[in-house]
Amino acid sequence: MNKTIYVGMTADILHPGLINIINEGAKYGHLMVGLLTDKAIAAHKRLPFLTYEQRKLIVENIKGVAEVVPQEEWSYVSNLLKYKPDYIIHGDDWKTGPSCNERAKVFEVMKQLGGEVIEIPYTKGINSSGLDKEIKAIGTTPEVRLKSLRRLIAAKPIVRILEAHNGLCGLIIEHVEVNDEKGHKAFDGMWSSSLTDSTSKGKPDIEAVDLTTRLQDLNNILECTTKPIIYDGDTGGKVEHFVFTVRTLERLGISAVIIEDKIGLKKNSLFGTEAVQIQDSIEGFCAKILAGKNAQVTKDFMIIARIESLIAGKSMSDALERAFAYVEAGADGIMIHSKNKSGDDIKEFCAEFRKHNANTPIVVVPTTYDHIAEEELHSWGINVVIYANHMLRSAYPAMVEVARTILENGRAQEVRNLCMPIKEILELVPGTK
Ligand code: SPV
Ligand code: MG
Repeated sequence: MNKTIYVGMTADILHPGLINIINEGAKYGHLMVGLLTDKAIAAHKRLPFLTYEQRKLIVENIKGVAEVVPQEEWSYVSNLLKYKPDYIIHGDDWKTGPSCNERAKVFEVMKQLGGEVIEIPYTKGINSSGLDKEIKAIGTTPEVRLKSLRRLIAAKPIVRILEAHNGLCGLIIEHVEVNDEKGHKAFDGMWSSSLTDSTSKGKPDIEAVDLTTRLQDLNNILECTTKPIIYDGDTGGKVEHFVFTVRTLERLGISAVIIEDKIGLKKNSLFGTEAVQIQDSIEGFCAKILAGKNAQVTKDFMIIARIESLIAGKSMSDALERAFAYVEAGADGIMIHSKNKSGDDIKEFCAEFRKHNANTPIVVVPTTYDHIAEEELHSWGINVVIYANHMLRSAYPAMVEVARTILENGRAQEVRNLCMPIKEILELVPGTK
């Protein structure tokens, strides 16, 4: 009887090591490739450059591959139990390092199944993680970047976005990561905030900084990053203007624009009812959403409708009525905003919205209810969390402290420890040397 041999892979970047495993595996019989889905990968590393379908098409056509099945989890175990292969083949590099626990589990399962684990010498000098770094260095294209937000929303329990108002913020968001017992954590993308874009230019957040000006910083961010960007489109302006904004953003590879349902002179939402702000009519805002949807060229660009009812002191039912109407008008997602410190109103909104709508992504900006952690937001049915202003808010007090200390001392020695070392700043941006 033909024996089955299982091999798990991402296959985003094909390299001789993979071909070697396939060739070796095929010698044992029917080679089944467990191809990791975006979901399986997203919790552990960046999303693959290619979509699952694209990777599947490639792997299916490699000589020696008999069958491709989805591997929905990072661990091989559930697929081994499902398909009960006679063998599993893996490079011997998993004997040490982060994969050695997985190796132990695989040995146990294969023993239980009466199968065997085949380990082959790993192809020196080439592995997917090393190539991963290289692909980051290659960068991205507007099309790939644009699509990546929808893919992340589909693949991750919650998508984590941080504000960026210049290229340096972009670099931090692109590269900072934490590896702890809960696994690998990084930011998934960037928020181009009207508040911090305006503030960083010394202007008020009242739509006074126009699109062209904001695009200058955005362009710097695009140049040094690969992650998706969500653009804060304020009110979207006049319908006749919004259609151009959509096209411009889409052409640059921005993934989404969020527009808020206000008209007239916009003031920042965190003023709540302290500032006079007028909410648009449902019909008026739906017309703007629809015009934007009709203007976009790709099917991937997202227009997310931001509901200001709770900010404006209106009722939950007003917020919900608007949410359903905006989705009906074509909105690809809902952002529900609040300046309530408890987060209870957001939780209630999500519960009610999800009773009637299971899939439309919900976006939140937990600036005032910042004690609620991502896991809990996810449990409420939220898909995207935006940390909307924290890069600017953290930089400002640090800069003021340095300025004041120099004045007090008449020299800069006392701020030395408040500053990054010269060596570090010279090495921060590749190519400076
Ligand atoms: C922004 O970051 O500009 C926002 C979010 O619109 S908020 O400041 O909370 O209104
Ligand atoms: Mg804003």
